[in-house]
Amino acid sequence: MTTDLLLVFPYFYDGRSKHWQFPPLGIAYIASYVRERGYKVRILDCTFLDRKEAEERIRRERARVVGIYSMLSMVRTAKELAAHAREVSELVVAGGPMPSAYPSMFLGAFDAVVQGEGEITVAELLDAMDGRSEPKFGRVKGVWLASHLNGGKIEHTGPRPLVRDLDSLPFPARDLYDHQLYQSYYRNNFGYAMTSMIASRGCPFSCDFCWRPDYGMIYRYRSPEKIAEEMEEIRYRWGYERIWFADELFIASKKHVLKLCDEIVKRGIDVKWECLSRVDLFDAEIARAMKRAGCYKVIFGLESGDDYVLNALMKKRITVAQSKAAVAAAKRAGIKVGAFFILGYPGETSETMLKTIKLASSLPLDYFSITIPYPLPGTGLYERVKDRMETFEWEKPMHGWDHRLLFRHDFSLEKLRYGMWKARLQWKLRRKLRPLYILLKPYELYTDWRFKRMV
Ligand code: B12
Ligand code: SF4
Repeated sequence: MTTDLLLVFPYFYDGRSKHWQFPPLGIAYIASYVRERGYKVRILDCTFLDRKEAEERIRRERARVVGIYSMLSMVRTAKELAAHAREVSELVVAGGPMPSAYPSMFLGAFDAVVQGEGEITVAELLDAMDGRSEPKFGRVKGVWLASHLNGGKIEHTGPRPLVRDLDSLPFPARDLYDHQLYQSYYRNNFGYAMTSMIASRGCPFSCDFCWRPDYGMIYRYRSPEKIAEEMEEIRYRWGYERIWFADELFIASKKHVLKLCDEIVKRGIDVKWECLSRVDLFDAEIARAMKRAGCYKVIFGLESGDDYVLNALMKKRITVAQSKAAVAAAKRAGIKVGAFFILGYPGETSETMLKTIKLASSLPLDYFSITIPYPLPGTGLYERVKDRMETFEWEKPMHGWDHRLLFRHDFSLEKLRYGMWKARLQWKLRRKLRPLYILLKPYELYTDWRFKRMV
């Protein structure tokens, strides 16, 4: 039986870095939705493949429709794989964050682009394949059609409404992934096996650096029963001991989170989980309930140690006092705490950056991540620096010593790297030395002074 749809995740793990790797959820959601409608679907997850193997599989599969995901770091690879798919398939479609934001960037290499959530749109495209609806694809909302499919002109078929009831979607088709590969990767690198899931879609906030047109501003969440049921599937059918909630905004409604925690406890699901949270939506009651339900780590986007930077520049709508309170509430409940910081946001001064370094290294954090600003196209940050962009190279790694400035900054990369290094070192030393850290105070003051003098 011919494959109706082959969904490709064009990311190749380099085999060196020790970062999280997950079976991609977006294409798994599309796969299960489309499969329920009677289509034969396969997934080509390139994470642990080599390039040649992936190209051969695309050719061998000869699927009628090939759909390729793309985020910023995958644009080039997605287009290259599309060229192979076009030789053997009737329709090659792009989807995911980048095609949704920049359809025209993909329309030469692809026949069509799906904008936004893909489940229903892809199913309708398959329905339209045999010309059951006329004009062939013109009635399928949420699609950009390349000119060669549409009499010489690009056509947008109109916006696809968001899926209102997330419970109406089937669970992602995890059976189409090789879990042994992922689990051994995790066990070898971290000592446990973890995978991702999502409990909600959308976020009503508008932080200046954050990119999220796929799910929009309307927050939608799944019922506690469905979330708990999927957690059980991950734990007992697939054998993962940990779950990472990849939601943009896992905690939006206190009532909903408390209900979810009750449901997990009621079912006695023996799985540990972690999530991201805003500090203003987190409190002691949520922390205690989450701990009881198996949450072992929460990661906050603290971003800066200065209220002006947080609000006037980053539009984060939180305060440093809220950050401190949220970290304290999580620690008191016995939950490990991680935090993200950004150093050198456009408009910052040496003083505000030192406040961030001080906050980052003085809080009792168990996990710590600090980065320089990366302007994702489509964000407020990008709009402010777009005239100063020096490179659009997103495929190379951007962490540790590989951090690089994509735009002309008021400060040098050396200064920003020094700041990140200083924050990390102070954080590590404080954790190790505890009260004895006071002995290193002169060193901290000296490096503050040095940082201020750097340009
Ligand atoms: C998990 C995750 C990762 C994982 C990898 C992905 C994986 N294997 O799952 C890891 C941690 C490795 C990762 C890394 C990075 N990530 Co990331 N990641 C995410 C995250 C948090 C969740 C993805 C997810 O599971 N979503 C849930 C599913 C259901 O949604 P979805 O994927 O969007 O899919 C829907 C639609 O997009 C569409 N769709 C998706 N695929 C397809 C395919 C076709 C053919 C069609 C038609 C439709 C379609 O339909 C789906 C269902 O409705 C998202 C944020 C988010 N909440 O989405 C960021 C996100 C995708 N990441 C992002 C970025 C920037 C990165 C990095 C570049 C960060 C960095 N600076 O290093 C790296 C790049 C890694 C690399 N080397 O390529 C950005 C992308 C922005 C952009 N414009 O491209 C996002 C949106 C976060 C953000 N808001 O900034 N990431
Ligand atoms: S950073 Fe978090 S809270 Fe802010 S817009 Fe993005 S997802 Fe929403």
